[in-house]
Amino acid sequence: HWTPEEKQMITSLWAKVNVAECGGEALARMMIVYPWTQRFFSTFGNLSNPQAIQHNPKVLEHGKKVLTSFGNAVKDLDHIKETFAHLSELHCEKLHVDPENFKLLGNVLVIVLAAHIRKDFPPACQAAWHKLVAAVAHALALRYH
Ligand code: ZNH
Repeated sequence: HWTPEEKQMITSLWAKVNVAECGGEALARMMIVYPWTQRFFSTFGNLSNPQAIQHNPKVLEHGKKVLTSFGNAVKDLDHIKETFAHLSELHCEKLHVDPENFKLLGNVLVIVLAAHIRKDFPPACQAAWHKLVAAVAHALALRYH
């Protein structure tokens, strides 16, 4: 369900992304803007204020891990469901993460990318990325249905 233009815009933007930086920032921002998401990360130490969250090494490390994993969607845009089948099972059956949170993180991610990449992220490319984060959130939620 991708046009060739969408695929091209998604992959060319991905090539400009600093995965460690944007991944850490996106996860931290999610926890700050939607504080109830912090409850899944009770083992990550000090999350008591935005400053602590943004500098928490476990948050940053995990954000990098999540965005690296997200990158697997970019590498194989036609098989996103298959790519995340195992992670959907993990988040549903073991981690018990409410799937609504995947949408929250996806939206925060697009904002973080826009803030970092600025002029190389025109509206058509943002639209393609919104479609991508929605597709990933859907794939991660499949096991819940
Ligand atoms: Zn998640 C984990 C991915 C979202 C929560 N994750 C994880 C991992 C990965 C991921 C890869 C690792 C696994 C293993 O180890 O095996 N995620 C992901 C993605 C996404 C996500 C791709 C989207 C995009 N998550 C999410 C959210 C949340 C979460 C939204 C909440 C809110 N995760 C989680 C947790 C965990 C994970 C809690 C576990 C951690 C630890 O380590 O403890």
